[in-house]
Amino acid sequence: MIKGFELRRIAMPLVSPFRTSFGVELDRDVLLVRAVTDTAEGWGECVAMSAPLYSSEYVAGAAEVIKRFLIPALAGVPDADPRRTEAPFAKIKGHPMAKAAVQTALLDAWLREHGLPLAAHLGAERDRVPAGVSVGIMDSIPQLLAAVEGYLAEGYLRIKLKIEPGWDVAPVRAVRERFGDILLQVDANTAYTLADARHLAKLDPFDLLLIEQPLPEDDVRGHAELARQVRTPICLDESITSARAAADAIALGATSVVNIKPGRVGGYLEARRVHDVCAANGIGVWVGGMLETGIGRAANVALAALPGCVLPGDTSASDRYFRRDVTDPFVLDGGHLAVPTGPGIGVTPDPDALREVTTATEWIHV
Ligand code: SMG
Ligand code: MG
Repeated sequence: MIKGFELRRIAMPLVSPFRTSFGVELDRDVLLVRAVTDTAEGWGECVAMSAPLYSSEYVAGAAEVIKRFLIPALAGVPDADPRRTEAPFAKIKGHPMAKAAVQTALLDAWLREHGLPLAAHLGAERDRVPAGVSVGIMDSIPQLLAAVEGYLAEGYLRIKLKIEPGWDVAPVRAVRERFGDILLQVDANTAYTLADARHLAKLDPFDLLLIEQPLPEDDVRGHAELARQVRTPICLDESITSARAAADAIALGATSVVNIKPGRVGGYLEARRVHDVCAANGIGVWVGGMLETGIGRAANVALAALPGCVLPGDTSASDRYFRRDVTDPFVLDGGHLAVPTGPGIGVTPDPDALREVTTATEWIHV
């Protein structure tokens, strides 16, 4: 029986500002969800940012949707089996990040009750995953080169550069020339239009693994056209809102590799289906990131251990983001992160660390 949920807001300063084409994050305002059943507890992290700039969701809105619509929709649901959330949540349109946070908290509780690790439950085959790092837009190329040099020295196996018009070919060229044959990719977060195709083709000589989401979220056909005009493989992030959207984008030739984010598709059950639909079509996937704390990271690292994840993810170590994580920190070991082995997501927040960063808590009965 599900008793209720605690919604907890925490303020987590980032160790360095993270600038993208849509804004700059200085600290994370994170919503954590703790599910309480009569036999277990579980945690989920909402990946919505403070403002609706990556997608339409934002953290205060997600908290409101969870309180007013998602938790009430669970009345009468007999246990924490996360599959039971899918039908009631499907009636509520949109809000995948809010849904994912609640479903993951239940999934964690349910797996803990059964003594099952999330990685095993999802069908993971690896006990460690290669780590990439996403590097924000900087004020200057020397500053970018210093940041990339630091990450490579720490052992990161793949570098992703955030790009936007005015910060694309030059930084890519500089990183390629300075660091040679590293695994390198870029992410535009929808900052271009199809009219920029010829400009984006200037990235072709740099042998990038992929260019992530160059065009708007709803311009799937534009991505298919762009794919015909550039050699760099196109990877969709924002556009892939479900397994069905993934199947459509693949059928149109709009994506040749896919970034999976459970928050963007409504949870780990749907994320697993995105993985499966891509695998069935011979499309590789990798796990993205939303600057998560150790709670969200633990579950992402489990997902990244699935066999269809063919590239290093944006699953970086805790110290890339925070001075002190709320869980035991994820640390880089030879460029890899260990997949948690305990039941559920395999980590729990440290009560002291949590208390220090908590700005509000609220208990909601089902
Ligand atoms: O978690 O290391 C991370 C961030 C990875 O670049 C990253 N995420 O579009 O893929 C993306 C962005 C979205 C979040 S930007 C605040
Ligand atoms: Mg992205």
